[in-house]
Amino acid sequence: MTEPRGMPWKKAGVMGLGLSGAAAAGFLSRRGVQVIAADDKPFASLGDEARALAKAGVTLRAGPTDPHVFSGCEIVVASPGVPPTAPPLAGARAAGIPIIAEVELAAPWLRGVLIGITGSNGKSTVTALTGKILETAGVPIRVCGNIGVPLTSVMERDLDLPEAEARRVHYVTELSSFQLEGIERFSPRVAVLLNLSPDHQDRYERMEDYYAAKTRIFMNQRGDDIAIVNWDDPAVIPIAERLAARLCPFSLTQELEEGAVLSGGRLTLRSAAREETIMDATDVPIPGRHNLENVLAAACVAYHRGVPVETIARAVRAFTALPHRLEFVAEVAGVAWYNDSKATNVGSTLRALEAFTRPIVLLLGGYDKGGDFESLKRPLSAKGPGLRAVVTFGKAGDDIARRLEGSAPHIARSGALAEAARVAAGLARSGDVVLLAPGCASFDAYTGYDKRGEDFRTIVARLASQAGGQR
Ligand code: UMA
Ligand code: ADP
Repeated sequence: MTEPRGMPWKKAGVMGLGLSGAAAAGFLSRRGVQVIAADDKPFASLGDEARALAKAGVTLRAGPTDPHVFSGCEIVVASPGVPPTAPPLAGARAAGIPIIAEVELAAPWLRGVLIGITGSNGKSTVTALTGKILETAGVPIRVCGNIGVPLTSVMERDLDLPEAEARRVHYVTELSSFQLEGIERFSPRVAVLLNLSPDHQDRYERMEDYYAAKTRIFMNQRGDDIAIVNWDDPAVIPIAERLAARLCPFSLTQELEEGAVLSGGRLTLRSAAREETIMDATDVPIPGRHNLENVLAAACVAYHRGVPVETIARAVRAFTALPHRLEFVAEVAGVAWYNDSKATNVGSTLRALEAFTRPIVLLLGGYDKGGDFESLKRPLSAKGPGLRAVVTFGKAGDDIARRLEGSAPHIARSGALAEAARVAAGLARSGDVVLLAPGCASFDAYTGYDKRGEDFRTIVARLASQAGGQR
């Protein structure tokens, strides 16, 4: 983006000491800034990294933090998971201290090409796939951001690279609405908005606020930057029409003159000058129509970075789905079990339902972020014989069962995931699919969707050994 420059602050605050906060605090402190890092957790529960930061001179404020903890700081870097209403952030704001995201802290130090990917669903898949395509083309990449690697960490490692090498690096960065809330100058050369559907209703009072946060990905782009947008999403189009950057729309349903489309069963890139086929849609190895959208989006990014379509196709063919996204687990007594633990909102549950023609036993539940489960009623009913049953589980299970009443041939309420799986095994018939696409976060029982998905795999393996089934 811009040339690295000196650190403008003498004293900075960092709120939250997870991955982002630790990376930010470490970077600031190593550049000579005095850092106060606060976290709601008690000191004993903070990780080794926090302890190492304390040893290196970062002042830790662990445990319930007061609103004045950052007084005297010139800037506060907020971890994405900390809501703006948290007392230390509210206190800093009241004191007129600017609050930025960790990705904003990193941005001015990047010398390579910043690619930003956001949307309600598909971010990680498109981030990983874009990385894979660019890597196949021989481009040096850093896959980072919300996918699990703070941008600050990769940026800091690259500070030692010689200039020419540094300029070639592509930062393929997954961005959440939480991160985008805290950007000021962050400006991707290529920005992708995959889709918009309700999520994180526990953090945003109005969905407009969540959508507005996502839209900030484009706010600093200029006319020679690229904005890749989903032309099939009615919530995205009005946003796309107002952008300064060059538009590259993608669509599975429309024959666009320019952009990426599904045309005659082929994924195709079109520009004013030419049309190039990437591959047949049936050759895409990751299941579900939504993954065709993901491939189109990633292909657009790569194409605009000069990658030939043959290379794009080769990389897509070799791409394997990320774990916990419509992942096939096992076939037990003729029933196929799928783990889509990452379906943590209603929108992704819907897309998972669409991905199967075989009758489904759907597992729904967990920690409800305020999801609109009523909006699932019509699509569930519309599945007809394609829906065998719904089994609800976890903290939100009973509530979801009540809200879905009448929309499935059978709705069973259960306790924990293991019990729900046993109930599902009893309801499924040979030829069916049991699908964990819970539409909820996992925090009622797990530390993350990945742990829930791993537990699900173990549960299914146990069912398989009990049934003498084959994996
Ligand atoms: N904390 C407080 N007060 C609070 C909330 C949290 O002190 O009110 C503290 C916690 O005690 C903890 C720390 O903050 O020690 C955690 O910070 P964090 O929740 O921001 O998590 P990080 O470890 O920094 O991870 C974040 C992203 N997490 C969230 O946005 C919730 C990770 O995305 C991301 O991979 C990482 O930065 C690197 O960029 C995870 C995620 O769940 C995967 N993202 C959400 C999603 O995808 O739906 C947005
Ligand atoms: P994110 O990082 O945005 O959460 P992931 O790629 O991890 O996205 O996928 C999250 C969930 O959404 C999974 O259940 C996945 O099957 C589903 N999904 C993936 N791509 C899309 C898409 N383009 N539209 C809707 N759902 C999707």
